[in-house]
Amino acid sequence: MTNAHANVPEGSAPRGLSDFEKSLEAIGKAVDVGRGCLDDFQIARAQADLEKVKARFGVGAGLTVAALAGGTGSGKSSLFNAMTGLSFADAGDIRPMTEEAAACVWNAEADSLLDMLGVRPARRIAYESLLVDTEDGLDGLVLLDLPDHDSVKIVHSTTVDSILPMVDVLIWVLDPQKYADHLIHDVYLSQMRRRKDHMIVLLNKTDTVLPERMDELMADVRAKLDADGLEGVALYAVSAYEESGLDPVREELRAAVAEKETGIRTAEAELDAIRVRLANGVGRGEIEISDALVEQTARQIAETSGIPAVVESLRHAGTTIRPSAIARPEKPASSMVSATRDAWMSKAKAGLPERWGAELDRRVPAADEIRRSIGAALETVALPIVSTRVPRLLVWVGILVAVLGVLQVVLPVPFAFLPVRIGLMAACLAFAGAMFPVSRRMQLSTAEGTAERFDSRSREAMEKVVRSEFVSPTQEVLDRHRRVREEVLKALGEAG
Ligand SMILES: Nc1nc2c(ncn2[C@@H]2O[C@H](COP(=O)(O)OP(=O)(O)O)[C@@H](O)[C@H]2O)c(=O)[nH]1
Ligand SMILES: [Mg+2]
Repeated sequence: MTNAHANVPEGSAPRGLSDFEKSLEAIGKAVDVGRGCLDDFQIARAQADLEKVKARFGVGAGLTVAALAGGTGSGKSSLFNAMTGLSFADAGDIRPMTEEAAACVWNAEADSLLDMLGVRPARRIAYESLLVDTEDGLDGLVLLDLPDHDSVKIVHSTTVDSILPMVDVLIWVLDPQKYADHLIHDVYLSQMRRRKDHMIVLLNKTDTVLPERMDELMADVRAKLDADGLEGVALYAVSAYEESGLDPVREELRAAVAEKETGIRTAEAELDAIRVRLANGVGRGEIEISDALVEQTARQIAETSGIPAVVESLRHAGTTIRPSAIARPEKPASSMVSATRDAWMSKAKAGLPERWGAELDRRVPAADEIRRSIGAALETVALPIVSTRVPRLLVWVGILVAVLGVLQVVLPVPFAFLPVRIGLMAACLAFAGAMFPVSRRMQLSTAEGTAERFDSRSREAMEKVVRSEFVSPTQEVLDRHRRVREEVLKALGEAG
């Protein structure tokens, strides 16, 4: 094989490369972020697929890989031979089963790519070594003859599955006798929908079909393809045996080879396929943790800790000037904390698949731990004392003034005329009388203020508990879910 790399000049990266690389990186990150929440098998598969896409990109950006695929006996190997003018592929009745992939390379260096595709060196052939002078515009093409996918030997179909993601043009070969085959239609063809612009369907062995039946047959094949979601896919009638009908196939391959971005499109389609497979592991959305929800949860905890009772007893202390007993807040009962946690979880899990819900269960602390945090938070809020000193002082001042008022009339201290002293006494008594409601109002408002301050401080403390114990672990899981969801749903528009 030659080193002449006809397609892409050295050093000229294909257009769109950086976008593609960004895409690749984004999926890689999403897979990382989803670890523990997405199915382990799916993660492993996505990573393996991503590696494949990366590797395919690295080794064969300038190569166009076309693969002949289809049921056993449809004529893939015969077509390979017809296209290459060789009898290299195991075809026909003597070796009816293609055990291993074979490759023909048109004037390019493709060893790394073929290593990656798992095509043994002995199964590779260079087109240029045969027909040196022909300029057919196919330089850079790698044609693969794939093992039969519906073979009883399961190993064959795994080979096909692992190679298909790296294939730029899929040439699907149908047999006029067996084209309605269920396996081909349901499992493979319909899954190739996203690749239909880089897919060619060949109805082979048309030499065995009566010419007058041809139109009807082609129409029927077309209808079957439409039913598989492959409307508009290129369909040609060919015969490997007569080497007829192959010109349009060569033309399609020439176009694919000329189109420099075929490789990127293949890789992008593969990234989409990875996204679609991961999409089963995410929900349609995640809840927004609203302030209202945080407040509601904090209120629930406050209530089960007896905070409203404390507030009430503080208020009550304002109705009397005698010192009154103030209730103390208590850590809520475990069952109450569990109930609050359960209520939170059921809201947080809304719309999430089970595995993400399980991740939430792991991240949000257990009820007992939350209960301890509540206890610690309650201790930070000092239980206030409703001071009755000033109101009491006012009452005593009133009493003192009243006594003095009376005394200056009763006692023989004639510092003024009697009517003046009686007037003064009345004024003193009026002052003293006014002191009682003033003191009472002062007492009430002091108690009210203390109660309110305590209420808001303890609420703040409970909100802090809610934020650290519930909100932040939950938000972390929801953010991870959002990231994975937004990444994988990029493909859902096309996935149908
Ligand atoms: N009449 C006819 N027979 C064909 C044609 N292509 C392949 N065959 C025969 O179909 C059988 C299977 O062909 P093969 O290339 O091995 O199919 P593969 O299993 O898809 O690789 C062989 O007996 C071929 O000779 C064709 O265009 N016309
Ligand atoms: Mg074969």
